[in-house]
Amino acid sequence: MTGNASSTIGQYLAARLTEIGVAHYFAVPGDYNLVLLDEVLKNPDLQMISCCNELNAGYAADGYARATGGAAAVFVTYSVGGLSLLNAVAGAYAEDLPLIAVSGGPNTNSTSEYELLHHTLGKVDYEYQREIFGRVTAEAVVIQHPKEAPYQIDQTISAALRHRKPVYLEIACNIANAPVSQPHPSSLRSVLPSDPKALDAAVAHATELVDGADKPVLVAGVKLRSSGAESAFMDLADALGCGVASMPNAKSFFDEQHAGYMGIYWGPVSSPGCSEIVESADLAIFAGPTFTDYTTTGRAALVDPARSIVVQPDSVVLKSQTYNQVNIADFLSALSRTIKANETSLSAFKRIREDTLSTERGAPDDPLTTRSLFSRIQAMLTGDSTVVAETGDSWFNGMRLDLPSGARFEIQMQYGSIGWSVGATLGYCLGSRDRKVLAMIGDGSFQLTAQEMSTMIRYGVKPIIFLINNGGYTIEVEIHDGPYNKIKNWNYAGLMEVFNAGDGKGRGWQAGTNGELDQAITEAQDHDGPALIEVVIDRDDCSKTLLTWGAHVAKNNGRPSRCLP
Ligand code: DPX
Ligand code: MG
Repeated sequence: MTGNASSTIGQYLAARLTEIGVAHYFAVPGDYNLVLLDEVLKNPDLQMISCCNELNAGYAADGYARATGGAAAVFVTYSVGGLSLLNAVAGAYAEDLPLIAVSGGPNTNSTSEYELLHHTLGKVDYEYQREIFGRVTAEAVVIQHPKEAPYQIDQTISAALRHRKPVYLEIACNIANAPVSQPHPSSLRSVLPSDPKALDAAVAHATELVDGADKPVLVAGVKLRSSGAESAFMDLADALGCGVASMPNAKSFFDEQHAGYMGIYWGPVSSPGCSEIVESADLAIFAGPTFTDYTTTGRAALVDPARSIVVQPDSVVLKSQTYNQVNIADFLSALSRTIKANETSLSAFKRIREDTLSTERGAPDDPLTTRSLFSRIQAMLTGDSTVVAETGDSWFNGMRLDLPSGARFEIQMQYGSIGWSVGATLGYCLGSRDRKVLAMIGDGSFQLTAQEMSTMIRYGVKPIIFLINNGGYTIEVEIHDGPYNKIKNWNYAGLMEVFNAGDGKGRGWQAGTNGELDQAITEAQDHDGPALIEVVIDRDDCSKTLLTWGAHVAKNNGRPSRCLP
């Protein structure tokens, strides 16, 4: 019995997706999800974006969630599709993005009829995909009966939004068009509320510590964005008036043009003057940080718990005292109303500050260097720019960009899966059509996911991609070199014609000198379609930050096993 059925499972899911702000979904078809896609296609408010493969579709959904600040959806077929998607979902988990992964599933009778199915492991066991996704999602469910579907769909979508993590929904292929009730009005969104007593106690204790400190500093962490606390952090920065740093994976989450901004804090490779101020502060308030080997430069950053307040999405640790069920935005807002201003750390920073910007543009006929390239990227930035920085030397050069107010910076620093940025750029452009997207992608990374350029051409998005051709995996060269760090050269600029195939509007340029790059940038900015500028850089040209960081990370990776005699 389904009562006054007027929807189907697929339509119900589609309606819920539009209600939470999803307007595009990324898909690769297969016989386990075809009927489901037919149902979803009936929703006029959702546009299907057909991708070349599931991994890229997942990366695109990741970029889409970053652009909209909301959820994203990807639809794949069972196992061959699902397991190809897995790496992107794991990345979204690491990066706190609510990605709704929807897979078609085996017919509801297959298990009881002991039916051996194609695309599977060759045994009658159809639980494995959900079990595998269980490790990289907040919730992983299989829908096998229409009666349960509305509840399961609502429950799973809410979990994604509440935890800011991916979820997995598998829909058996023979029930995707089965009738179900219509979606009832629901807000679906539910943030974890603060416990009022815990919040009051934490704020009172923190106020005492902040007011008692001589030179407090603030440090923005990556979880500020996923927990919707960026503006509460800004309020605290305004109220306290102290020096403010951002961690590398939180670049752009605090306005870099703010009077208190000092730069990026990641230990020995911090912006000039920044680590000196953070590490000499008698109280550092870290808001939503993740202290990994990368963000702390091989654990070389000096973060002393005895001199720190660490605020996480739903807990606060004040030196050695923990408060749970304290929402980060509630805590930061309340604190901004109770503390007194203290500009000491900012004044100290102003005394030791050096100019960080490289404006080294080079002569027109000089070969390109990373410095001359990034001084040009710097000049292109405006308040509506988003910079997408792929794993590689682009991270380190990107950190040095001075972002105008409003500019955003996207990096996958927790997961660091190369190739991410090609799909993520596609998804970001679709999620935020009015922003100017500049992507910086290394040659090695690009080779993993290059074919998604064709999807950018197909749907008419217009990023400018700087493809940095330095002949290999330079970041790995600096960590530990060997023959495996050289890659086969490609004609990257020429690929655009291949993907255009006569009817596309992609365009590629190759630049080896400063003059050629200037010309390419001018033309790319006027171009009505995706632009890819291949910049040819020497294999050994890399940022100083990467050299220092690489040495620290290599040392940390190579510390001897404690189990060996
Ligand atoms: C690897 C990395 O060319 O950038 O600036 O030359 O380093 P740079 P490229 O894109 O090369 C990237 C390369 C091979 N990391 O240096 S960072 C290991 C790795 C990874 N993700 C995946 N496979 C391997 N991070 C999916
Ligand atoms: Mg490279």
